[in-house]
Amino acid sequence: RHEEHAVDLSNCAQEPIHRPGAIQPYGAVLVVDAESLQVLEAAVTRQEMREEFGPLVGAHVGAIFDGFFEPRCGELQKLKEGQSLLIGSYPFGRAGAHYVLAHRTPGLVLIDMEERVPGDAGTLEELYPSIQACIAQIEQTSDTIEACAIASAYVRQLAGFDRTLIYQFDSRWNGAVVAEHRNERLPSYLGLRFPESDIPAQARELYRRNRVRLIADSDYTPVPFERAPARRQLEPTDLSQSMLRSVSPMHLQYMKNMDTGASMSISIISEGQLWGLISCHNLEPMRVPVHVRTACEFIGQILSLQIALKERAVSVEKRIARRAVQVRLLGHMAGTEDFISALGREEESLLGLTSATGAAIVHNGQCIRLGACPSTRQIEEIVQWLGSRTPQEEIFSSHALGAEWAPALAFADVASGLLAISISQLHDSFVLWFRGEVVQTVNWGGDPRKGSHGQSPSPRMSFESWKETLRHQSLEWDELDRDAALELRAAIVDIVLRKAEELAALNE
Ligand code: BLA
Repeated sequence: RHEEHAVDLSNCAQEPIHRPGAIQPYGAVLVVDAESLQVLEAAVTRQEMREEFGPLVGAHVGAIFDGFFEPRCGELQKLKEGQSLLIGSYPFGRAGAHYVLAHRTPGLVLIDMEERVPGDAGTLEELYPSIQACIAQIEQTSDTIEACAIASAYVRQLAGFDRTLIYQFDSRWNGAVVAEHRNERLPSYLGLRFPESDIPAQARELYRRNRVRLIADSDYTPVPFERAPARRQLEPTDLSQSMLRSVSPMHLQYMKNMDTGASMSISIISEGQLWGLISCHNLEPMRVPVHVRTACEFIGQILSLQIALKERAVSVEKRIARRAVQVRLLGHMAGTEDFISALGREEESLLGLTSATGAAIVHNGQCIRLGACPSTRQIEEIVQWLGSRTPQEEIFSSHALGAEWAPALAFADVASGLLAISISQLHDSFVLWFRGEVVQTVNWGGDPRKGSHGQSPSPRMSFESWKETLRHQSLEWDELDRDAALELRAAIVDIVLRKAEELAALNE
């Protein structure tokens, strides 16, 4: 038995995928010093390129390839960090025509030279009617999932993949396929859920910054960089911006296990966060011409905007409704001496504030229960447990209380979810909200508990659907729920303080 590698699902996210030290074999990448414009590194797929044009590393970029870059050197030098420059197409002799694009990164200019694909002579303009039709349809729907379905259909039609699907992340970065368009060559993944580790954190961060990637052939041999002597001790260069960046071997294995020869994915960003991906698969390897990628990226951006708009509208609506409830609650509380009892008379408002199914107020040895709640004794136990937690926090929330504190399993039916605010440091005083259990069946695309054949860290072998029944969980509390609870807490603390001050003033 050979020794086990130290790689596992938890350090998968440590692989520096933006610095692979190699490229995918459909072109060349030059790493150029941003000031001197000297070529520091070169990865070249086609040897004919070197043979015909001579050495690249060490030369001034204006001097290589028969002076192709010479007229653009001024522009290359003026590029600002993050900017890109389209240089155009060049017939590299026997190596064939390449499409050339430069990106400015800290201290460097990366030059992507991508072999041209048959059919890539088209223009974005030709694709415009399709893009236009797609936008018009997306605009007409107010339903996010329908917008996703429309976008996946157009991207598939534009780029010609066997399957395109929309993959949406949840709050823990697991994800589910919410829309799909395909032919019969690849199976359907619609409705399946995949675990967080399938797209690890560093990949998600890269995809947030860089919206498109193409893996033209899952079975390729990477082409390494030749480096100038001064750079040989440095870590590999950051290729985040390069379309030719070589891909994680882990993910290439995943693609093979998934029976896909090529994949492209486009980021869906909402409010600066990675919301999901348009993920495209082809049974066989395939290239996607630049103008087609651009069109797909554009559709991705339109979809992103539409999703962001919809999510914001929903959250604004919810905030306004919550605000009205809050005003009502505070009105009742402020008008009375015994504001705790006042709160206890406002069942509908108090539950509505956080969309809870039950609530309890524990204060000065009193316990007021509203809606569906655990028993008074069980609530006392909850409060004791909350009071014993360190550090003491103003707010606690869990949608699977039983997993954190086993005694809670006894009343999971009414309180799998708990949201609590402490309203006094001195005694164990809390407002608690409960949510009942919601049993869910999750259709995983393969068993999430194992990578593949047992403990190994490699991507799973099987994408057979695997059902899991989630017990003892409620719907999740979101940011709006927590904000509403914290605002109520601030108001209560404020009232308590004011009353204490009034009392002090009377005593003077
Ligand atoms: C990357 N994983 C990805 C990507 C996708 C997925 C879409 C982006 C690259 C691409 O477009 O192909 C996963 N693809 C999916 C999922 C669906 C899909 C879930 O279509 C659902 C339908 N992956 C693993 C394990 C590891 C791993 C165990 O399963 C690590 C131990 C890693 N996945 C991994 C890495 C990348 C990745 C490192 C980044 C690849 C790169 O950009 O270099």
